[in-house]
Amino acid sequence: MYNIKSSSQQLKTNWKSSIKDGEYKRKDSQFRHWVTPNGDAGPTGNSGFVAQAGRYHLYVSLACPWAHRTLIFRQLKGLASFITVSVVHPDMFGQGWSFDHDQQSAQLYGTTGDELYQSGHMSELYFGKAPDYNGAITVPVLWDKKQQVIVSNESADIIRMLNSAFNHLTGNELDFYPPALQDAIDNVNDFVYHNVNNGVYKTGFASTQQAYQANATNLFEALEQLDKLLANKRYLTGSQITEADWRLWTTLIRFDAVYHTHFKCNLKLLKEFHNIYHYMLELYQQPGISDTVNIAHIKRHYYASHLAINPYGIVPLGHQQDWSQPHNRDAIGL
Ligand SMILES: N[C@@H](CCC(=O)N[C@@H](CS)C(=O)NCC(=O)O)C(=O)O
Repeated sequence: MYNIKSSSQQLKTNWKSSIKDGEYKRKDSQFRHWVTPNGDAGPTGNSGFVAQAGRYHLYVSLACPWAHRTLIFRQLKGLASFITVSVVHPDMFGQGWSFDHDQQSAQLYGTTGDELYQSGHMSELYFGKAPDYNGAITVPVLWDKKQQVIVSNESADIIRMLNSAFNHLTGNELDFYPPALQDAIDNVNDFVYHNVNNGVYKTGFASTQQAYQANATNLFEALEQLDKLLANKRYLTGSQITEADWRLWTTLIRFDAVYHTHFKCNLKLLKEFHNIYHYMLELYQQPGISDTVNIAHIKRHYYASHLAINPYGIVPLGHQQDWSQPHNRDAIGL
């Protein structure tokens, strides 16, 4: 259906092209439209994306912490029957994310293939209506089935849309970005994004010793700060779970299995940070959340795809953890 630019050629825009002077620099997302209750334009982009049941589709990798945010919001906001999902294959090589899909990968990794167009690669959806697109081919993507275009490839925006744009359809009024906490949430997000969410990538993709050491040190200083904060606060901005918590959490849940070993974030295991670890368990045990976690997909993606830092693609056996064990957060009493 699409005019495919290059499923056979290597993409020029994968993560290796983002390393400059030993430092990993994440590229900005380029599709920034918003789904809104009445189709008016949002903070950026064009109008015309009205919230409707069945109209939108999420393309995700279960490995990706940014895509994971969107699956969590789909779950928390009761949107599972309103927004459909396709899951890519965990392996990402020269042609970018693929929709390779067979019974075994479905069982092991939860792949679905492209449920809308049966495309071979994610790049086909990006180039279909934007043949000159020169940004990165990333997940998550929020897709409009009606206009057959990408609404957004920015997870931070997508979770805000899911948080409120569909409320009148679902009746779910849970607010993870409540007006009274927005400044506090924005501040925490900024700290967590630079030092933790992106901090693990900057550490793992550093290509000089100096860049690695600076980023690893910075990451662990940030984790020490968060551990202290969570000794006295139940959640990052107080007594209520907000967007800020879920944005931190998708990095925490991957930490010991992947970032500790593969990205050399190994000054400590996450489970050695007592408060952060129990906070992570508490959030894991929120209704529906464990269904969004696929650790096999997570491990397979990172270890097998980043051959520049793990040349044989060996997926290590550890660290297996039981996240259903009791947490100690009730003792905080907030
Ligand atoms: N700003 C984007 C970043 C998404 C992102 O970097 N996704 C990664 C997967 S974890 C990706 O698709 N990378 C593909 C590539 O860099 O080639 C967001 O938060 O939505």
